[in-house]
Amino acid sequence: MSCLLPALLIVLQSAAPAPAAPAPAAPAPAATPECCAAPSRFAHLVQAAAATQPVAPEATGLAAALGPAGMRWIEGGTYQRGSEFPDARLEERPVHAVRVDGFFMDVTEVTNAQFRAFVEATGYVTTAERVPTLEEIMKQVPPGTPPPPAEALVAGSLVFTPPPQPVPLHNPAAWWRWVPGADWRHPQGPGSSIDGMDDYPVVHVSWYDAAAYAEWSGKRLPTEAEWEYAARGGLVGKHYGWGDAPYSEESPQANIWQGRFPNANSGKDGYVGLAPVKSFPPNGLGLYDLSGNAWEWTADWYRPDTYVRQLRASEGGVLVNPRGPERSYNPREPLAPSRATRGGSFLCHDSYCSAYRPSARQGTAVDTSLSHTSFRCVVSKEQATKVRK
Ligand SMILES: [Ca+2]
Repeated sequence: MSCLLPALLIVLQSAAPAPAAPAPAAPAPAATPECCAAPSRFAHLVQAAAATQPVAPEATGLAAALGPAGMRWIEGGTYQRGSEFPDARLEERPVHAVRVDGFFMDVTEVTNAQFRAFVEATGYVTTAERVPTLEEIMKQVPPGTPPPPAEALVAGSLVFTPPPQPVPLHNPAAWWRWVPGADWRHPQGPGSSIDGMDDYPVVHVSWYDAAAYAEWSGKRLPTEAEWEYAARGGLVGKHYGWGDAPYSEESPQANIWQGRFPNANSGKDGYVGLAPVKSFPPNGLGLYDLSGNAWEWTADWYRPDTYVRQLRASEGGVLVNPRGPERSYNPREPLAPSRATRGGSFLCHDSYCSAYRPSARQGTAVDTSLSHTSFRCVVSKEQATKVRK
C-alpha cells in the first residue's frame, strides 16, 4: 500500500534490491533547471492561439443560482492546456488545444463539515483508518523486498513534518512522516482534532475516499482537462491562475509557502499550514483555492506522457473532453497505481516545485492520503438535478 511507501522505503531500502521498474514509455518528468531554461520564442503565441475564453456564468443565462448549492457553472470552451514557461515540467508539455463541455464545479475544496456529513450518513471508513494488509503492501514494493515488521501494519497517514534544519530537496522522506492514527479527523495524529475547522479542506483522504464522497453526493471528480480549464480562471496563456504577476508576499494570491522550504515557514500569508476555504481571492470564474492550499484529486489515471500520447492518437487535432489513460504509469512509484492530482498546496514554493500553477500535475498513489491533499467535485448540467441537497 503506497501510503506506506515513504515510511516503508525508509525501513526497507537498505535491504531491498534495485527496483525492477518497467521501462518508461517517455522520459521521466524532471524539473527544468531554472538557470538554463527558456521558453521557445513563439511560446506566448502558441498559448494565445485558438483559445476561447470561458464566459462568466452570469453572461450565459445559467446563473450559479440555478445550479447546485456551492457550485459554479463553467461554460464549455476550447483552451490551450499545458505550459511551456521555463518552470513547466516535461509532464506539462507540449501546449495543445483541448475542448471541454460545460460543467458545474464546487467553488471550494470539500470541507471537513461536508465530509463529516458523508461519513455520518454512510458510516464510511477512510483508507487511512483501515489497517493495511501485508498483501497490499507487498504488491507495491519491488520483488525480493523483505516484508515489513508486524508493527508497521497499522492504520495511519502521511503528515508533513518540517525538519529542524535545511535539507536537500530531492528526498521528500525528509519532511513526510508516517503517523499511525493520523486521519481526516486527526490531521496531525492522535491527540489532534478538527474542532473549529469545519471550513477547512478535508485532508488525509485517498482517491477512493474522494470518489466515494463524489458518488454519494451525486457528483464526480473532475478530469484533468476540466480541472485545468477551471483553474485558468478564464485567462488565456497566463502563468498563474491569477495572471502573470509573480506571487506577492505582501498581497498573497494563494496559500503557499513563504520562507525556506521545508524547515522555515514565515507564515507571512497568515497560515503555516492549511487555510479555511475562501481565505484567498477567487479566480476569474469565482472558484477558490485552485492554486495552493491543498492538492486535489482528479478522475484521471496519471502518466507523465499523457499529453504526448493523446496528441499522437488524435493526430494533432483538438482533444475533445479527453480522459486520462487506461492505466497509470508513475516513474516515481512504478508499482503503485496513481491518479493525477492538481493545484499544489500550502507546501508549494518556487524553490521546490511551483505546483500552484494551473498546468502543474503530478501522480499520487490512489491509496495514499496526506495532510496536504483534498479534492473538489464537478457535475454535468444533465446530472445537476441529482446532486444531494
Ligand atoms: Ca487547492
